[in-house]
Amino acid sequence: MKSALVSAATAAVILGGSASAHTIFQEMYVNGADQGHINGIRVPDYDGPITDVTSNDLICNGGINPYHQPISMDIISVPAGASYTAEWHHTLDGANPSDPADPIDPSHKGPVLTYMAKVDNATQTDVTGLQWFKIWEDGFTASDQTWGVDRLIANKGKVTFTIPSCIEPGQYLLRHEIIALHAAESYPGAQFYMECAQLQITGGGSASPATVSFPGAYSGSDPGITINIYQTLSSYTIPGPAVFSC
Ligand SMILES: *[C@@H]1O[C@H](CO)[C@@H](O)[C@H](O)[C@H]1NC(C)=O
Ligand SMILES: [Cu+2]
Repeated sequence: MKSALVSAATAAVILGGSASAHTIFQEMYVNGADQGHINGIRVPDYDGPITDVTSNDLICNGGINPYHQPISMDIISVPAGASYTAEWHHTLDGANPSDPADPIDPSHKGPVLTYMAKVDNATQTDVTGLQWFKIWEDGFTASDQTWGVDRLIANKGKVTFTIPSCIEPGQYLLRHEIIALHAAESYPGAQFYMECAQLQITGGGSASPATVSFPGAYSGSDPGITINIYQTLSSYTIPGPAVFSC
């Protein structure tokens, strides 16, 4: 009976939260400089999650969340080693301080992660087969039971990290992601929100990070993907590979 009660509570969270609680990464800042709303980011019109870790829609969204048209053909220049800020909001309309689910509903707790993949052409349509490396992650802090998403909300949707200083110059996709775990007790249930930004990395070095594939990097049985977060956790295992550092 206990698990039935937990499931009912979870169902209430899903029903109460899902229609009004999603989010889109829609603006970027390079060393603090705003690059403009939706410029250089493959944003969808609909803000819903991907839940199938085997889907190609896990790479750069799309599919059930149709891309906003026209897709940006901008490629944003970013010096290797730069400070990079990604900004999320509930809908593609941007910040809405009167919306309690902006930038994302507080129920949507989970980690925030960033990957990069080198590409021939950052505006190329096909994103399958790319080799991704993780450059940053913010998971769970056991001492106060807070999540990357809690910090994202406290920063009004902004997440700041550093682009590795040693990667090769050239064109990249930057895949920035939230994994919301409010309904993750069974798989499918975790909600994956991600968009890809189109970057030209300048400067840098000659590092060749170890890489993973999407889909492939995540499994429905990963302890960070199928998990009951409605309990006191002593730790949390962020999905995917270790973070690359120079
Ligand atoms: C890059 O890809 C875009 C979209 O497919 C295409 O329009 C453009 O011509 C390509 N650029 C180069 C240099 O190949
Ligand atoms: Cu949602």
